[in-house]
Amino acid sequence: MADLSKFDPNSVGLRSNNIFGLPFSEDESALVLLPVPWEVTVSYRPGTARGPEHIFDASMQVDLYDPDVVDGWKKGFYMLPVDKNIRKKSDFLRQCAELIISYLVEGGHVAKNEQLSEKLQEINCGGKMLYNWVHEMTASLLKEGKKVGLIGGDHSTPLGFIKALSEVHEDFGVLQIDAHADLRNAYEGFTYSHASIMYNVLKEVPQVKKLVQVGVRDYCDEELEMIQNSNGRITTFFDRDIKAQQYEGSSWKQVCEQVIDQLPQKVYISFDIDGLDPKLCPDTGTPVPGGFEVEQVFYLFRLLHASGRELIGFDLNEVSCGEHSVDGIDAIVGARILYKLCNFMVANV
Ligand SMILES: [Mn+2]
Repeated sequence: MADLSKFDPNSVGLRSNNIFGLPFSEDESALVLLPVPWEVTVSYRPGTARGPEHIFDASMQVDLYDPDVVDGWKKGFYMLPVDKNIRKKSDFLRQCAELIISYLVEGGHVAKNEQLSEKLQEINCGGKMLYNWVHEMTASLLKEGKKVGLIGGDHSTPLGFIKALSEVHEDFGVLQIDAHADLRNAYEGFTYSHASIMYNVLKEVPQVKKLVQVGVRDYCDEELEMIQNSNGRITTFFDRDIKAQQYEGSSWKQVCEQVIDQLPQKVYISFDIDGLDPKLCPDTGTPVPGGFEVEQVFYLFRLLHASGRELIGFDLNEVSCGEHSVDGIDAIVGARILYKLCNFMVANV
């Protein structure tokens, strides 16, 4: 246990400490956060590979008192250092992906272009490498008995983590907060695309018995068919339907209860920040009008916790500060979501 006698939770967050200004070492922490600075396949606007650092900086301003989980932080939260090699690899492969994406946008066929086909292969190998790396890192933390959270990067990053959890938990559900369904099969040819994360999770991780999506408002025919043909494995609460329910008099509590009813006992949360109203994440890669307020999602988490469900892991992804702002609202919002998720993760430790 860490010596907290010299730590003042009412004072300014010290950057020389770790995330949220907390004074814990990795060993002393119940919860370890793995930053994954990876954004190879983002389709629209880059920046999310720097998300973990921006969130870390913004986390110094988060006050530690949380009425949902009082003194949760005393269990210890620690963010691992950002792996510079992973980020370098992401930056390099991102350039290759950009060439492919602009070629596709112009109507090109990658299969007919030898050079781009090679690049595509390289990107897919890189995606596989990242999958294995995340798997290894998180599996070894779980083995040490740590609670684990992952900070993206783009939404492709948690696949290896969800796989690692499936080696410890044989039956669990994924609660996905997202503007997108992310159910495309190898979007733009990229096997490990951010837009394919839940397709890959369902394919690679049979232990995920249920996927519950909340806030989806941008999706294609292929994804809708996958939901409809999933034999109940996927339940999607589309933003449009949620809003219609509310316009017609349902309360947010009622909506949350419907969501939670669909989830099994063990739950993993995959939080794409673009599930929120884009005013709260204007620099995220693929913002979409609609979505939620932060407090709405926190209320959902609160009811989830009160229902007795066990939170077994989480990721927060697609937080970006874009090119023009280092102190953007995205990171400020991201740091607060992260803190809430950390607290609920250790609520029963
Ligand atoms: Mn997503």
